[in-house]
Amino acid sequence: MTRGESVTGNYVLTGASLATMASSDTPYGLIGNGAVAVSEGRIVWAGRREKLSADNFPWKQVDLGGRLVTPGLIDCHTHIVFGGNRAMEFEMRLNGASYEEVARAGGGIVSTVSATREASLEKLVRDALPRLDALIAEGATVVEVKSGYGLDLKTELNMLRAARRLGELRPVTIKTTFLGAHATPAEYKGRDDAYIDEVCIPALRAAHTEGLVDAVDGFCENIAFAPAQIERVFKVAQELGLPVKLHAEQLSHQGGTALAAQYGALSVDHVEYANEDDARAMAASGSVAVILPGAFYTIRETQMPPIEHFRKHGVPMALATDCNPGSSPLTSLLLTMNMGCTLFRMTPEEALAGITRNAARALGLTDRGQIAAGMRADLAVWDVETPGELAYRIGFNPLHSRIYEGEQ
Ligand code: DI6
Ligand code: FE
Repeated sequence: MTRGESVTGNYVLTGASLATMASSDTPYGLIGNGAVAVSEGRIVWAGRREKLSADNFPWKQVDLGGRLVTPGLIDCHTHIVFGGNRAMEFEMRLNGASYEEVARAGGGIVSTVSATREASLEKLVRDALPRLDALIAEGATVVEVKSGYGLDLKTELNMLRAARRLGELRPVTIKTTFLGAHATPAEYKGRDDAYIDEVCIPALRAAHTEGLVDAVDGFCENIAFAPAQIERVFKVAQELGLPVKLHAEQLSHQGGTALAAQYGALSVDHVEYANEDDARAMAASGSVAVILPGAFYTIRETQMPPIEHFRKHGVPMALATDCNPGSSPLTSLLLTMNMGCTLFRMTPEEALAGITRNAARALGLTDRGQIAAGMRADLAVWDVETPGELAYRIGFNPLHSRIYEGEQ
């Protein structure tokens, strides 16, 4: 197969190493000299080439020249829709400005909220596209997008509409997450509870009515919302039949993880300050720990997420960019993998599982993130010899081609 060659319909990929990430006895579920049969956008067979019967799949064969195939990559935590950017405050801080000076110059999350409120739907889409394209250029086939920079009904809905629009403009699956409980806007300063009742919850109901919400998130932190406030939002999510997830224990231990586990959260994200009890609770609820090294790196955090506890208790770990204008202006899943390994000592296999199989689980997707019969044919083809190379290199993109729903 050459880059850009049209691959569609029924076909068999051959001459490939497959990092299937499906449960198997080999690391990465690796199958050397493998083949994948694709029909109508689905994988119908995957295994060793010599076991493939041409009688069963008498289709066009597409030779991959010995390249590595992984599941399409999944970024399960992003904020790629927002107005403006915060390069100015980055520069101010590095020139010695204090937090107060940055805030007085209009910096911080409030500046993103103002810019997002001012932007039209078209502008939000136009600004987010290069970020989405950067993810796609590295093989992403699913990207989660959160609201949370509108903090009023109109703009929260606009952000989610922009996210949905992205999925129409590009061959990628967009999963939308309502994050009204991200911060309290200036007009509600000191009245967090009123913001939750008067804006956040009504916006959630309206967004759900419009079919804009796949999951509900919140920011549980001393600078954001307390567990009791988040719980009021989760109760509404539960009533609407929407799954929840939570930004928790990022800067301090507030007890958000225990709350999220109690509500059967798909994932608990950041979790630097989570403890072993939190890991036990997540294991019991089946919640994925979403590790976000881009934010850790950008804010120069020193508290490491408790990877050992997650391993010990069998909590699945995902990795994501957390792409946002403040704490993680990152649009590379490959770099995210490298950071997960270098900063947190995750293994390259855990890192790849973190942006495939476990990322799918963090989004409640049961037919992505693995190469196996019945899964969607979302695949990434790489010019590398071993899967470990994907996490090893820094700032290099070896993607050869990307197959989305069976089509290159
Ligand atoms: N955690 C973060 O690090 C960001 N939001 C969140 O929930 C910060 C968002 C920003 O600064 O714009
Ligand atoms: Fe985030």
